[in-house]
Amino acid sequence: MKALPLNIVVSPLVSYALQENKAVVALESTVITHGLPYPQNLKIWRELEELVFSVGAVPASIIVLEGIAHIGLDNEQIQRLATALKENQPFKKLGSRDLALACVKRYSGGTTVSATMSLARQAGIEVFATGGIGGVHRDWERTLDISSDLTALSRIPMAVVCAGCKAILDVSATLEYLETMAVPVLGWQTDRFPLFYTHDSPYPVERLDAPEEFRRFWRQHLDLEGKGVLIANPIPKEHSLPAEKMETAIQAAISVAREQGIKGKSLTPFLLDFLAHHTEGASVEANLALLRNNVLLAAKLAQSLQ
Ligand code: PSU
Ligand code: MN
Repeated sequence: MKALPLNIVVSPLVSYALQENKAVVALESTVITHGLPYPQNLKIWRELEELVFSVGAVPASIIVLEGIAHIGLDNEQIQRLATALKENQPFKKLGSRDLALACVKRYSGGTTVSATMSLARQAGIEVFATGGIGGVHRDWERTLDISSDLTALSRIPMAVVCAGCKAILDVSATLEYLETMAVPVLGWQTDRFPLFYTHDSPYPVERLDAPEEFRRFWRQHLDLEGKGVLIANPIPKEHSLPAEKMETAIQAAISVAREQGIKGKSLTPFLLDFLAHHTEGASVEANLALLRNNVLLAAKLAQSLQ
């Protein structure tokens, strides 16, 4: 591994795994600090790490604690994090542009997809699992709200496993943007882009069907100097929520956000929280199910690269 910049600490286990060329999966932390309520967030974090271990890969959870960007956490740090979440201590939502300032100001924060990708790249990690990526928000014509997750995907060579993007976004515009940025979007064993809570959608995508096919694709992609790749892994059917029902809730969420003037960084967490209440927790259950599913797939894909 190359020498890392100051303020980035790789845990001994992750460092060992990378040196030995073992399968490593990066995990983001905004979903823990801003995406899910306590105590589900802490519980799922532990469970996701266990899932990665259970198939013989090593999880690299990425988060910023008091100005130090951690790639992989030891027990003491997990304990500190648990206490901080329980006591409702403030966590910032850190995109890639926020990282340097967070280190200087000693902030703590969850890393979004863009920030997690920036940090994971420093450690040489190639595969990353998240729930859903940020994208082009509805109403982008007026607000220009486009997640820097998309910028990161266009710049950083990494395979990002997600359950598609949420229908809270302008899905069609998000897919167009990814095409413009030359980011391949590949359905995992599906021909249609999944919509996070919903396994299906009208948007066609190319597909991959097996880890070996992924491995060959990934090597070819890197040879061509390609950057990020989105692997869109549908939520398991038994946990999938009906698109029409979600659409009603999403429209209500967006109109309340607009009334209350909620925008920018706060918009995604607000919409997620609104949906959780509106669906009486069903959206949270779906979120947990797709996270497990994505982490398992990412671990298998990471292994195929060994
Ligand atoms: N999608 C989710 N849950 C989340 C997020 C996205 O289902 O918690 C988080 C991710 O960390 C993602 C970020 O990178 O929101 C995007 O935020 P923004 O749109 O502000 O860039
Ligand atoms: Mn935004």
